[in-house]
Amino acid sequence: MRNILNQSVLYSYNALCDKCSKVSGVYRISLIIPALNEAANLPYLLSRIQNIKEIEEVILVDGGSNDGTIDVALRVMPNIKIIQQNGRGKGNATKCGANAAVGDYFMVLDADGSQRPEEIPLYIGKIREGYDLVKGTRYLRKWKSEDDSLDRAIMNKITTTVANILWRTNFSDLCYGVFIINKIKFLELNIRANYFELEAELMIKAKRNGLSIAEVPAHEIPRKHGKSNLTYRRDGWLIFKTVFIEWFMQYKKKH
Ligand SMILES: Nc1nc2c(ncn2[C@@H]2O[C@H](COP(=O)(O)OP(=O)(O)O)[C@@H](O)[C@H]2O)c(=O)[nH]1
Ligand SMILES: [Mg+2]
Repeated sequence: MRNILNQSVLYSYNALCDKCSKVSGVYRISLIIPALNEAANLPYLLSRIQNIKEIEEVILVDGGSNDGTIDVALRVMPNIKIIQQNGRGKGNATKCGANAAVGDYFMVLDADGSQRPEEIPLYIGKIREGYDLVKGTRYLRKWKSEDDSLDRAIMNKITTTVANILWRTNFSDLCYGVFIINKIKFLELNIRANYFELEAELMIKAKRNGLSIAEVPAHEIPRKHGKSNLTYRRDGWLIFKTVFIEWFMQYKKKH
């Protein structure tokens, strides 16, 4: 009972803050960085995060790294907030970060250096225009990914196309990991995903719940060190499962 009460008080408080920031036009943004053994990449990434007045805090969500990720993060950015995720997977890390975030909005950026902090103002600009969710896309206009192998690019294309057909949507890059979203609206979506299928579930639920969504072009570069944690066996399957489950749930609702 106490937990329920606390949660509802927290929601009303957050809703109030949301209204205040909409009126004043000033948004507080939490930058969430999920990291699993990214010690070699963090200096490159963290040193390039500029002082942007809206960025209230930078949160590193650690997935149990054993390569000194936390020590490196604290050395490069002494005021960074560190939290440990309570489960496994990047999706779980993102949800843990969202729960801990104090901002009205939170933005997710990978720790591996493949996503450019210089693009953050582009996302914030769209939030200032009034969007609830701004998602990066690698396949809009002239931008492309230099981090995707050919097979991954093909998998992304197929997934996005199948999702758009089944969901009757028009997304250009379903699985890209950089986005910024209103924190309360994100929590209300009750995302189930725990791995790399989070973005797919997020996009369709946001659309169905009437969130205003903008896409901005993103230029993905190769990760600096180490290897991707994404696997076709687990994540390819989870992403496809998410696309079909979300289609089926909508189909059942209508029939
Ligand atoms: N905390 C946490 N971070 C993760 C986990 N899996 C991946 N990440 C981080 O999520 C980001 C994207 O993962 P990455 O392996 O580069 O996937 P890719 O970009 O799809 O190839 C990186 O910063 C990873 O360190 C996890 O299980 N827990
Ligand atoms: Mg990566």
